[in-house]
Amino acid sequence: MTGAGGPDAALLADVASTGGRRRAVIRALLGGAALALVAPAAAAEAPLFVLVMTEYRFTPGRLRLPRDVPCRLRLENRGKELHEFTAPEFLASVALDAPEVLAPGGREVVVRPGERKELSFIARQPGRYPMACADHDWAGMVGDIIVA
Ligand SMILES: [Cu+2]
Repeated sequence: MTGAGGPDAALLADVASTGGRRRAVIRALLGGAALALVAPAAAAEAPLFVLVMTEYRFTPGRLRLPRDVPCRLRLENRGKELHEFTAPEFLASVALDAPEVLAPGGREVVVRPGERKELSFIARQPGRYPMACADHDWAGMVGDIIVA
């Protein structure tokens, strides 16, 4: 038996003196509280990568991302035209937090002039993935993503 009297000890005593149903409810509440505390901190600490879109290029042209680490990728359109982050192989390979940011079909993200959109994901598959703007690949608006 370790030190008695702390909040944990009091809680355990309370839980032990109650019926099974109430115990389950308390456990569920504690689990929810722990998740609520952990989730925002984890999101805030996820490294942020920025991909700038202009006429007609991505900066950087080669995006290096760590594997198995929660990442945020901000797509910033600083140009005057609409641009797309078209990377179907990459997008299919990652676990996306909020897939609704993707355009219908899941192959790309559409970013209007002056707009930013953020992807939150974990990349699990190392490799090299092509990225392009589907509207301007002919003008050289292409690059790649390295997951390592
Ligand atoms: Cu474009």
